[in-house]
Amino acid sequence: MAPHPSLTPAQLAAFAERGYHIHERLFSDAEVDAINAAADRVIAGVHDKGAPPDVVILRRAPVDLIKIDNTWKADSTLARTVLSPRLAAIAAQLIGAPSIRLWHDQLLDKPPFGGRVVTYHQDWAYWQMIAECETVTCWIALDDVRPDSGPMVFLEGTHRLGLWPTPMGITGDDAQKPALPPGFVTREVPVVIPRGAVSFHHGLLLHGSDRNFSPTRRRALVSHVMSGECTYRPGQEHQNEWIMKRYAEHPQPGEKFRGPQFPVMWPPSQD
Ligand SMILES: O=C(O)CCC(=O)C(=O)O
Repeated sequence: MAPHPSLTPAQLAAFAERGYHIHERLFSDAEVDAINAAADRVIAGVHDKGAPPDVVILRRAPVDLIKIDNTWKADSTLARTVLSPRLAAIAAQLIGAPSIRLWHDQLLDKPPFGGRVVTYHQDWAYWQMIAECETVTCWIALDDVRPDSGPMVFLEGTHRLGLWPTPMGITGDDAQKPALPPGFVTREVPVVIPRGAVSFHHGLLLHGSDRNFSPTRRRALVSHVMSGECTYRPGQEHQNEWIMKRYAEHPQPGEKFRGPQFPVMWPPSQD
């Protein structure tokens, strides 16, 4: 079994300071080819696990939005990828978590010369059903990301500013950049990475993305993960709340997340 990636103290300190960590080439070309083929099958409605994903948004021009949530339920290649101990090992180190569970996954596809603006936002602002902000988004590039293909852009260090209101209409035409406190020093960091590389960001880091102005697709498979210590807090609507209740095993308010909706990724059973 390949050793799980281990981060240096300098990488952990940089994550604490900046709110993100970019890890080069966690998935090989052959793996990315297989993931892309699986993603195209799921987009076409083919499910090798015999069940559909939880939420499917497939809008063609002029809206151009492909967003499929919880592909792991539908496809074994995508499940292996989003539940990979490679991702979980890194996420656990970044947030100092003893264990990691999947919150949900997302397949995102920005078509050539298309896609929508994703307004600057914080992931955890939409996930208030998780009481503790111990979440990491693991964003796997499935195409070489170019400066003009609508990369995610991080506002470095903004995870240290606490929780912001959620923007209206997160995918639209208006970038809605937040007004940061005077004197707060940040920089815009475009996530321009090769396919197979993975970007990890903190649940409070402000980030967004532009349309794809390039002739190539900009696909990503995203594994949103949380510490196994996180607990369920009702109050803000989230699809995971009603979906988890389809299963006999799910958390009660105040309990740690458990049950089939939130698979354990770390410690690993096997790679
Ligand atoms: O891929 C994008 O453009 C945005 C993704 C995002 O906001 C996220 O994964 O948290």
